[in-house]
Amino acid sequence: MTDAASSATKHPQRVFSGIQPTGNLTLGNYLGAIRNWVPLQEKFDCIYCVVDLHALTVWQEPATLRDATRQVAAALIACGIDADKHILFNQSQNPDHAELAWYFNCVARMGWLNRMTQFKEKAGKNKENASTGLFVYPNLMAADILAYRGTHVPVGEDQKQHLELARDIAIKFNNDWGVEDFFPVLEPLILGEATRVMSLRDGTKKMSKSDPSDMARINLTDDADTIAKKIRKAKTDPENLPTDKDGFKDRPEAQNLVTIYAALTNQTVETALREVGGGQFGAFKQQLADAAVAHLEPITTEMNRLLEDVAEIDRILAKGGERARALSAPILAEVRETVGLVR
Ligand code: AQP
Repeated sequence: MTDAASSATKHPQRVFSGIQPTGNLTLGNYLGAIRNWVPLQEKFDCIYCVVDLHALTVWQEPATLRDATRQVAAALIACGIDADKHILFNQSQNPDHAELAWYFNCVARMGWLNRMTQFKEKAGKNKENASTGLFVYPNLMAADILAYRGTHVPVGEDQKQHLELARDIAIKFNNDWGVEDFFPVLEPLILGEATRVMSLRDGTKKMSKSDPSDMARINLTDDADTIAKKIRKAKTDPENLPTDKDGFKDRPEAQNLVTIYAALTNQTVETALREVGGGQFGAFKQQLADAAVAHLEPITTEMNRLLEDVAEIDRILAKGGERARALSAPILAEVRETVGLVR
């Protein structure tokens, strides 16, 4: 049994995952994360969070942040997150995340954070000008999960390194204060065929909501024509599609489009290649666009319907926040006691 599996058995199994309201959700967020969150509701108690405090690590226009928070909540409900049976809220409704993150700022080591590739990518060349919040982002992420003693965390491939850091924080906290198993050694769940969806303009770059080019991504809010246009214009190469996975060598765009197609049509990349391998990009792109529209259209329609009643979304988030606070409060009380704070 792995550390994570053995630790998870000592704590009730609980799923936690979050998503930033930093713009329109993309097909990457959907295939890499949200879509996998839905079936987990059958097996686990789940907490799903719109992580608005994380969004603030890069400056956000206040009204846009509020809109995006509601839009992400609506998207999650439209995708099948059940806010009655499980907990859906925005992070800032529960101040325990920020408090626990402070303790973790004192546990995590500079060397650990210095190794985080996402900070390097997001800070770019001007590292000195990045916010300190962006640097300690993984500590807040660890706090998000461990404030509830989350044991299972469904994420895309890009978040794997942050989750390994969260595990290191949990282990160090337990060791430093001699509290064996106080925090569980959480387990990343990287599920599905498309764990890392790439940009439509550059197959070596992750599809991202904050990519300056809207043509690089498919948004959950895009209509059918826009989706078809973006796929038609997606970067490809002059060859036909390969017939097996080895043929993807040095062809990141072909690999990305076939992987997206496989995920949208619920098959493996191998079986998708049996269907479309050897064909030309033109015909395949039409097939891919049809699959994307068929999949996303009902979600977009439901999302738009939900967004007509913003007060109801705010009510759902507030209720979720209340339930989240009730879960984390006793854990935070134990943390304060453990580290020696007087209350
Ligand atoms: N391209 C992707 N492929 C697969 N999974 C992805 N995720 C994000 N992009 C891809 C997964 O979506 C979840 C939520 O991500 P996030 O919003 O917290 O932040 P992120 O990973 O930084 O995503 P973005 O879209 O790139 O946001 P911005 O542009 O704001 O930085 C996570 O589980 C992530 O793995």
